[in-house]
Amino acid sequence: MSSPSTPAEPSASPLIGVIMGSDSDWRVMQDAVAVLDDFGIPCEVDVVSAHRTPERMVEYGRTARERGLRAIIAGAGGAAHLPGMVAAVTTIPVIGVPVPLSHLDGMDSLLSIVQMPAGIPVATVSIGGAKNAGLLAAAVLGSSDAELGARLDAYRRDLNDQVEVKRQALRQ
Ligand code: RP5
Repeated sequence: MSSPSTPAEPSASPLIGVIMGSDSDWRVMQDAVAVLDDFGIPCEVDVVSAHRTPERMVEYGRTARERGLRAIIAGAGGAAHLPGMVAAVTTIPVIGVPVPLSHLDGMDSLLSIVQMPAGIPVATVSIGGAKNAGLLAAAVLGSSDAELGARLDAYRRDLNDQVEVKRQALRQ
């Protein structure tokens, strides 16, 4: 299987859980792990399917807090119920990533994830927006970690600087 084996060995104390409904989602979800790696945030990566492995999905969500996770990034495509189902069994923040599949370009995934009934929130990023999911998870941690918060601020300044460089290049 094209498993998410690219990341380093799972940390002894992951702070962020990155899960996906299928190994086929890894092509998208690897962007979240790349961001977390860049910020030095330990994460664990797993395939957890809401419909193929429902018991394990419930176990994953129910034990997330006691295992030390501070947020979960959950990506799925199609009838993408994984983020909402995980959010139903934990109160740590869940960030949903709509994974685009070939048929409906991810609109099905987006609507499945974003339209949660009141009471069980899922913070939904854009279709294929795993990079922003990683940044949002970093922001969750950064809200109570001044050093990480400063690095997120520096990241934003760098984005600003990159635009300035491009503006200058346009004028030449
Ligand atoms: C969803 O079904 C997964 O998240 C994936 O996006 C989609 C297709 O899964 P595979 O058939 O590729 O395993 O549950």
